[in-house]
Amino acid sequence: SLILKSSSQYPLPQGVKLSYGTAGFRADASILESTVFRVGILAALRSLKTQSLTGLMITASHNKVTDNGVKIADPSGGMLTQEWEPFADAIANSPTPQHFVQLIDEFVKKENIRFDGVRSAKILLGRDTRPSGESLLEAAKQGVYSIVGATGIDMGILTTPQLHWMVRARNKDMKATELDYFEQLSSSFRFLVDLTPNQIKMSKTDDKLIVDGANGVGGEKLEVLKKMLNSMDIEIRNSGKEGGVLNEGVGADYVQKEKVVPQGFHLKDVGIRCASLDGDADRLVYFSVQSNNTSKIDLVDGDKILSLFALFIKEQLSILKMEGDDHVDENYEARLGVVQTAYANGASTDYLRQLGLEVVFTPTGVKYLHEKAAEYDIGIYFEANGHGTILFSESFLTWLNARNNELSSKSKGSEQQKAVLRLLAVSNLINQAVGDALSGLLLVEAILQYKGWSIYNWSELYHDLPSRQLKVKVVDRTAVVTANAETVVVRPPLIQEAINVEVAKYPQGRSFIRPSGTEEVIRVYAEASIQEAADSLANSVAKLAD
Ligand code: 16G
Ligand code: ZN
Repeated sequence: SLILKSSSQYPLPQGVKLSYGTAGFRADASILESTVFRVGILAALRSLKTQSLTGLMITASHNKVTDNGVKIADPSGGMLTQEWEPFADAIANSPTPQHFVQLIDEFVKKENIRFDGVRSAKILLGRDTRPSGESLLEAAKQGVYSIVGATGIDMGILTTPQLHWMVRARNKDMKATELDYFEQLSSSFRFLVDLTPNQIKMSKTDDKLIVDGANGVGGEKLEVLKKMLNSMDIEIRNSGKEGGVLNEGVGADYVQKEKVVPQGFHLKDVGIRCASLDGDADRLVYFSVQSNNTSKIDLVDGDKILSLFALFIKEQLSILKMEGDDHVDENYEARLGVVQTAYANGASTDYLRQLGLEVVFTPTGVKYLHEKAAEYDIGIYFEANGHGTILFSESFLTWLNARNNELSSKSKGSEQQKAVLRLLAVSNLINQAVGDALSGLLLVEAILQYKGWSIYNWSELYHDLPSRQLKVKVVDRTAVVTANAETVVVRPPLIQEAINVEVAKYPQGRSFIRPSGTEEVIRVYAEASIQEAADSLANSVAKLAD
């Protein structure tokens, strides 16, 4: 068969064992060709099965430039359905072309996937700026084209969220080119900013934003977007054009984990609002340079972005509720939910709960948070590392649109109508397929303008508890099994009791361990009332994990 023939050209390197993990396959780029080829086939099968367009993205996000990776976007624009992950693992590790073809045959029968010539598969292919991306994209195409009737559309260099957005838009029969993406983001941003009450004038320094592009794809895309925003003062550094290395001493992952300034930022930036994207622009954090110690930053992480979004949405919902009208169907009790992981700073969870919000927890990994957030009318999720977005239910959007029409005739320009329009603008601005640093950044900027806030006002929403993250190299990370959204270790036995004993020694202490989904390590997280205590708690828990 065609698959047999072409897969012989992509032999699996010796000793490779890959797992789809939390975010697709990742490894040193030099060993990934066969994997990407196979994932090309998988994306085509997924498209045939769902009779919809799927996506394939080649990226290793915040990892080093010599790494690469591949993941699939499902027809919804979200991550590949978890039901297909075991099959993804099986084919990526299949030792011979014959075995590989047999696996596919069995799976196609089991899933009842039909190749009748009438149905065809379509896959959007994208990659980040990694040099290995070009040849890996070629391997992905070969995979796609080894399925009869399948077409791969090469979209070139994109951010991960752009690719997800395009898949979602296409399957909804909406305009879905890259220009459409930029137009939707910029027009909904301008619309939202126009709804700012009494146009609070910000001081000159509060106007300016400096963005660290991680020397990746985000910087160059933001350059394009920026031209469509006319009024915004954005300076982009580490765009990749200045010769810096992708993710090396730059980017959201570095800034959030190390809590130091990225390369290219200096003392003269004190007082200016700064933001950092990761290598494929699906993560966003903000920071400001400390005036007393120029290598240190005040970090405004994903938890605080989440808090800003939640506060804003809650405010708009309460404006809606202030109506004096007594039409029954005008009162839609929108269910607002907030989703975090165990990495969320305890102070953020306290803050959100004190706002009266429902806060729930899932294990690490966007697929879990996203799935949970989709259960609400408005579901906001964020990981502390800066990946997150806001999801709106179809029924709530329908209600908002109807409400807008009604208010247009009854009380045009009222506060209620403005709140409705703001929520609609947010639903167009925020990327509902997946977390997106560019759309998230524009929403942060619009809300800061709305509130007339500097980054310091925002940062003061609450004070982070000091925390520490460590990793412990292990031979087999699967030995550690957790429960309750990774907050409790259930295997090996007795470790959890020992962690509890350590935690009890520190005021406001909290700590957990979990196997990484992307590296052969156990991760340790600890927080406590002072930094020394968080460090010491992390160290003693790390010893237990060893
Ligand atoms: C991946 C996940 C991210 C998670 C991280 C944890 C996606 C798109 N990305 O980057 O959400 O925070 O893995 O890594 O799901 P770890 O399991 O190695 O700690
Ligand atoms: Zn990323």
